[in-house]
Amino acid sequence: MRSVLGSIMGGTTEFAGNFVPRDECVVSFFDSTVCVGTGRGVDEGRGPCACPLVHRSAHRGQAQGPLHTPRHPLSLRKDEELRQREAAFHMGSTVQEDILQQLEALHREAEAALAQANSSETTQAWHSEYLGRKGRLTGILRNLGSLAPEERPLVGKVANEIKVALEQALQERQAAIAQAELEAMRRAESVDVTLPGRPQTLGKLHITTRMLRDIYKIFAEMGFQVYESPEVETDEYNFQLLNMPPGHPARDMWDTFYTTTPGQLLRTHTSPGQVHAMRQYAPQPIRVIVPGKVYRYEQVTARSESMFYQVEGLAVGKHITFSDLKGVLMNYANQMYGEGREARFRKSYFPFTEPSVEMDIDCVICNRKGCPICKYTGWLEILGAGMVQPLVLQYNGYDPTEFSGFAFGMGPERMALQKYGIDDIRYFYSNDVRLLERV
Ligand code: FA5
Repeated sequence: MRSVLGSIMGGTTEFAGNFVPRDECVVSFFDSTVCVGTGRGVDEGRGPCACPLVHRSAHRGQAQGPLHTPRHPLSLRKDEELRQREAAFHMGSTVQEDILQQLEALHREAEAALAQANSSETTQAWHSEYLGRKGRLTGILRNLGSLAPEERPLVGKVANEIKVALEQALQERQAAIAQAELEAMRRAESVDVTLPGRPQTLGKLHITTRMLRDIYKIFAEMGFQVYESPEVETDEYNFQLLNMPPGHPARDMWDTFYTTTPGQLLRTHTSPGQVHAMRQYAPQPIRVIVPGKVYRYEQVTARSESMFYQVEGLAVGKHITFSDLKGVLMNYANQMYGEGREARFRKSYFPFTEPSVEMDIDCVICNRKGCPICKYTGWLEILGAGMVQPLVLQYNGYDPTEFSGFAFGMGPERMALQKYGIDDIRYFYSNDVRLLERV
């Protein structure tokens, strides 16, 4: 809108912004164009307005009409004071109105902006912009100083009402946003009971333990009980009472670890368990299995460990034959590996059995084609066995003319290689949990 003073002065006088001195013509602080004397737009009149006030700057040097007739100086001063007061009043009213309009506009704008705010962050930003210390409401109220003192309360009251209303609206909006955020969080975190459960990684028994338990079960069904025997043995029990006196060449098959106590060693096989059992039960019949760790000072390979398990078997009684041994071992192999698995007996030699055999089963790793596990034979030895040597019976409390017996010693890890298709015995004790995933 064109400045009323610009219009009156024909553009000849420059005015800074929209500020007009109070004693001249009222121009809105914010672009209003109302003449304080008539209430009509001064540029509507196209000439001197009909207001009772002197438009001094507008009519400077152009005394026109009765209002501008020179008067007595005293009367002039009175007029001037009145005019100034009225001018001040009218100018103040317009400024006040403008501020009120601005407040109202700010109120509407703030409400609209608040409706768009949809998060805690945006409501905080909104508060800073409209109600903060350097916010827009405060900015408008800085103009209060330009109001007459009697006008300030109304503006202050309106501003305060708007402030309270906006704060109230802010609170409601924040509550609504918080509720929505909570709902969203609840939805995101809600448990879908129809989803399938996550599988838990369960611990498993070590393969050796599983093999041992399977072995116990199979032999328990055939009447064998578990007999425990020490891992630290004497030379006498590990060798001599098993018909291997000092210097016996068969000792070379079982190079062992010795303790610092002379004559004491880590057992190389579970066969000393036979001795302990016979000495404990003689002359009663015996049917035991003796499980446990054994130790050998030998090269570790894919099929041989230096520490491994064995399960010894011993049956002593009257009329026990090799057929009993064979029947027991075939029954065991069928139960352990399943019916139809091929097994074979090869003659062998052990000082504590006569005759002696070794039992092999067909190699599942290579399907009898030959591999490092079966030493390229297609067969894997799982145990040594035989009829208990008469001298051993005699050494340990049984009369060999009356009693006979069979014994066997099997390696659970070797058997597990076959049962589970594991291609290296070194996995068993290298603490690699992937081994457990194989079974
Ligand atoms: C013996 O130890 C005899 N005491 C077995 C025996 C008992 C024969 C009773 C007659 C009567 P041998 O050394 O072959 O035998 O071992 C028996 C079984 O233990 C083997 O068939 C094999 O299954 C297992 N075995 C032997 N050496 C190792 C090794 N280094 N690592 C893993 N398993 C082995």
